[in-house]
Amino acid sequence: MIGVKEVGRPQQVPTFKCALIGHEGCGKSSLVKRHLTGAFVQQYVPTRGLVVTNLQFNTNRGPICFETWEAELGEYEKSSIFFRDLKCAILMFDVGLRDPLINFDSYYSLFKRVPSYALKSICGNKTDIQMSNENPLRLTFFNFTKMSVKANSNIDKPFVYFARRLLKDPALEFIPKTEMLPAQLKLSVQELLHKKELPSKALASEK
Ligand SMILES: Nc1nc2c(ncn2[C@@H]2O[C@H](COP(=O)(O)OP(=O)(O)OP(=O)(O)O)[C@@H](O)[C@H]2O)c(=O)[nH]1
Ligand SMILES: [Mg+2]
Repeated sequence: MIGVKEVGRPQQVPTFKCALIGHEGCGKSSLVKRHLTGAFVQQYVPTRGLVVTNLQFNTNRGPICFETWEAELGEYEKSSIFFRDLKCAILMFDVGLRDPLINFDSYYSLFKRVPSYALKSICGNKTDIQMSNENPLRLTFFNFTKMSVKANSNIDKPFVYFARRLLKDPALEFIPKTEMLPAQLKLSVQELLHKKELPSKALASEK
């Protein structure tokens, strides 16, 4: 029998389940949305129930996908599937709070439910807000990744760490997504003759 070569069949992307754990409002959904759409959402809409989102990244080893799981507090307890087959987990807290580790202890106990074989990353989000001086010592007790979803700072870091470990390549790097260029403008001869006015005209037509 003649072999049939499958052309254009999508490559199977290695996918890993990743839990996002952290107190209400610390920025878990914002992190997911930032990676998914590039946008930062200022408005706070608390997550209800369970939310699963696939985040795909391009790396110098090919694409990798993290299936992120977020849940409201009660759901962690109710749902036995939340921690099942986890490959990695991010424990996030808000460094902008007066006591940034408020609720940390209870979430730390949840974090301990993450299977020992799963990779873990502790992230302090909202570093764009001046860090509270209330409890500076407690913050030095453990290592954590300082990130700001708003300022786009270090938001890749936990995922790069996981990808390097999961794909067993310490030299793995993420390849930035292609930037979206502004849509092409169709210009009339008249507009081309007055090119200097273009930017303001283009903006006006966008509105
Ligand atoms: N200043 C600042 N605000 C942020 C940052 N990240 C998220 N926020 C804001 O914090 C609020 C809560 O963010 P969410 O991502 O909804 O928080 P969450 O952890 O998903 O909250 P729950 O779903 O209730 O558990 C929103 O108003 C975000 O705009 C950040 O890096 N800096
Ligand atoms: Mg949320």
